[in-house]
Amino acid sequence: MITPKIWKVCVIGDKSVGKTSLIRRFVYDTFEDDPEETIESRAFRKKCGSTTLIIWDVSVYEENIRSILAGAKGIIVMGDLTRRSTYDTMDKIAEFLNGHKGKMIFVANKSDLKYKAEFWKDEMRSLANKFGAPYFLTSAKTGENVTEVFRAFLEM
Ligand SMILES: Nc1nc2c(ncn2[C@@H]2O[C@H](COP(=O)(O)OP(=O)(O)O)[C@@H](O)[C@H]2O)c(=O)[nH]1
Ligand SMILES: [Mg+2]
Repeated sequence: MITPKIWKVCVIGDKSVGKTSLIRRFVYDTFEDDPEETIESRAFRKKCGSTTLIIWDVSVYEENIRSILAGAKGIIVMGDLTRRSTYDTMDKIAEFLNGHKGKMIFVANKSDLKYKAEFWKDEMRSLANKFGAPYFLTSAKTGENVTEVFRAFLEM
């Protein structure tokens, strides 16, 4: 018998990197150019085979990050390829998460804006190597690599 599992995944990163967009693309297969800002953290649910993912869209205004990350099986640490500062934030978040039991995956979003990119695969590879975690370049807009992120997590 297959036992149904419920896994918590948290998505964190700087404002406007595309956290909500990535989750919406994965859960509903939609994209908005001008979405509402995420003021309060909220959870989305998606069934993947026998596993149900509870995906937390963590607000940048979250006061108690540690409590919201508690019990997470996975943490998606996101940056925006068009803003170098969001790369530095991913590094800081990963340092902060050191010791968390959940699996970490780095995601650099907005790969459809390659002509505007301020970092790319080489930088992501070195970040991923530093923390021993996988990385993906995604586009919530085109859907590129979005399911792959969550699939990699389910297979970890
Ligand atoms: N071109 C492009 N824009 C994106 C992508 N993902 C998100 N955006 C845009 O970036 C802005 C911020 O997205 P949002 O999901 O609200 O970011 P959040 O603050 O991290 O939740 C919005 O205008 C989105 O339409 C992407 O993959 N490509
Ligand atoms: Mg948001």
